Amino acid sequence: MPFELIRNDITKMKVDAIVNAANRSLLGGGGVDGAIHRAAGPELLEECRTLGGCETGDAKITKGYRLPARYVIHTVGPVWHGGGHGEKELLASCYRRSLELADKAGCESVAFPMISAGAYGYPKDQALSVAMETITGFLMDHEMMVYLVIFGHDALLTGKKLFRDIREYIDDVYAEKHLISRRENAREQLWRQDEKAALEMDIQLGAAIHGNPVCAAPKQSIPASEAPPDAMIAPDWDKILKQTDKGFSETLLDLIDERGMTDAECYKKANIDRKLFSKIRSNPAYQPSKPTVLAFAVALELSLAETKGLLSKAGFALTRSNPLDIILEYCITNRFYNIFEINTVLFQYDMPLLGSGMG
Ligand code: AR6
Repeated sequence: MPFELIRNDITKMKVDAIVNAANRSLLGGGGVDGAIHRAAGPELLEECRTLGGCETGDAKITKGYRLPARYVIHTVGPVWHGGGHGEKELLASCYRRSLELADKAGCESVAFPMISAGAYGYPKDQALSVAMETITGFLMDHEMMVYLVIFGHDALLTGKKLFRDIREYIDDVYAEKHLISRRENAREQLWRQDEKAALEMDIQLGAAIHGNPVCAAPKQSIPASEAPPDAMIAPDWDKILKQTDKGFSETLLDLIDERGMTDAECYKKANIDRKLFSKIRSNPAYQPSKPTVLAFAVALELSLAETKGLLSKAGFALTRSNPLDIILEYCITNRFYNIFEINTVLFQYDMPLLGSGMG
């Protein structure tokens, strides 16, 4: 089952269990711990007193009392001491132990805060990577809906290379679009006055687009020679995508077979809910949303041309008019197919995320 990033207050989450970033005493504190105890009421503290504390990296479970969640899983994250003191392993253990307890209690949905990323000082982008890796690893062989709840407007990714590269790419695309539309407007005006001047304007602005380092053609983080060109499509794939009588559902199933993947491998890699996948599978006329098609394109590691082909089967196109499309274009062109990392970038841009149960 899928993994989702969500902006919310964790005490408001209607899930089977929420996770608390506690301290070793389990007797309450500030941050998310304080918020959970306030919302759950004093009975939570009473039960916590019976637990005898908790070791760093471990977790304990209680009832949720006045919270919408049935259970609270209390885990103790590591304090950040620079990263050389086993912090990563301990943090991963917090997520793993909490998920094991949730699974044992029969939970189908769990929400985590970013453990250790507040008072305990773990750098947010690194805390996010550990959370994502551990949760998605667990979901490979467990059916559960897991949310990572981001509080307020925490900037998650500013230090990450992928985010910086994509931001630069988006800036380039918009800068180029802006220059082109400026050229078109200016040219239109001049055209009416003087044809020759209009031609000169074209030449000057053309040089600006391609010569000015700020507005140069979009960069790719790997050399173009290493990125397989769209022309290198295996003949079978080309044929499949060109069969106009097949709809999205049939085309998708053909592509999964072509790739030699099982259905489960594909929908898990696409971060797609199993129930949604069966709906798509059993209905040849299924109309998916654009993020769902893109999730499958990423899971199947399609090229840009193939992605456009699959999108067209559902009546969509890849444009350069919004960050969702530009981010996907960047990732696919650079053969970057980790859907969870792509989603963190989309999340940062307030774009719809790929996959999950959204149809
Ligand atoms: N919902 C979701 N996330 C939240 C909420 C909320 N209501 N409130 C804060 N966060 P922290 P830690 C985020 O400091 O770093 C306590 O005193 C917050 O933005 O709560 O593990 C304990 O008793 C941050 O990203 O936990 C311990 O002594 C994340 O939750 C100590 O703090 C974790 O921040 C634990 O420190």
